[in-house]
Amino acid sequence: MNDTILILGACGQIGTELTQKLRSIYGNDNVIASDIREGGAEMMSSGPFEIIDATDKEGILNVIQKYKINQVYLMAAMLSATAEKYPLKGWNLNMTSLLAVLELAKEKYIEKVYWPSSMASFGPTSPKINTPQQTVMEPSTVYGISKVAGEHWCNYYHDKYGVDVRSIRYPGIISWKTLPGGGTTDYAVDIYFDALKKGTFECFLSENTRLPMMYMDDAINATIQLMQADADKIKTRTSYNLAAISFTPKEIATEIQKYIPDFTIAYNPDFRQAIADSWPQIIDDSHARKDWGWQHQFDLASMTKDIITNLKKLES
Ligand code: AKB
Repeated sequence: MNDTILILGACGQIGTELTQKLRSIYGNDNVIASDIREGGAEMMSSGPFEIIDATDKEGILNVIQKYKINQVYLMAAMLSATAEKYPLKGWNLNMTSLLAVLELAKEKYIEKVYWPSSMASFGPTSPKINTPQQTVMEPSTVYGISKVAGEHWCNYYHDKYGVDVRSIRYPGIISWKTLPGGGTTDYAVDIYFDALKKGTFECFLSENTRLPMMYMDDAINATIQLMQADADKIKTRTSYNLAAISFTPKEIATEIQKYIPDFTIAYNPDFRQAIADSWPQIIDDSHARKDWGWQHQFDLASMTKDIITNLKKLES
């Protein structure tokens, strides 16, 4: 059977680029984008689009049946910083959407599910350096609680009902095409825009806060590679650790100064500092590398070069 894919939350930071990449692989008409509201011009013109609330199981099912969907990527989520402000809303969106999609897979309406977890599923008691695939997981944020619970639901639906659900624990994802919203790692995107526009950036994390990060291109490739891997290679049905780069605000600022020598950064930590302090600094992703051949391409230097080159092109 040819794959027909539904993306829930297609207009978010990862969903936007994932949609374009999947359309280029599977064909525009075979990738149905959806979100709670319409997306930008490219999203709306490059293939089918449906308005769907990701917590509405019946609404999802209608679209699955309309297009004969066999794979769902559930990208809708409330991220760490926003979920701390709206804990029950965050829990409801993150959990209800996942359980709706897992139930649809259990009921055999779809064959394969992708659901993103996050490094936020680790907490202050997890090892911070080379955080292993399996270790203590006691998250201190609502977002993290929803992610660790979601991971166990994925594993449960796989073991009990044979649902083919696959997942990655994303680090902070850095992009220049679509802005993130409501995350603790968002500073590492905003810094590039402010560096070019204003020549200065006020960072809501302190200068030596090291966090695992990844360029969008690597995150998209990993996601699709995991979904295309043979099922017998997927040994982890909670969620795979994934890593590429780890850096501090000071280190990314120094890298940007190679292109914008007058760029300055000031540090004004807010409530997001405590969230960042509860997360790993460097993640061990050897299971993903061994099981399905994950390899990252971008380091801090090559990512910075690519982002600044592209943003300068947009400006001119
Ligand atoms: C966030 O900062 O909340 C997200 C994440 C690490 O999952 N980018």
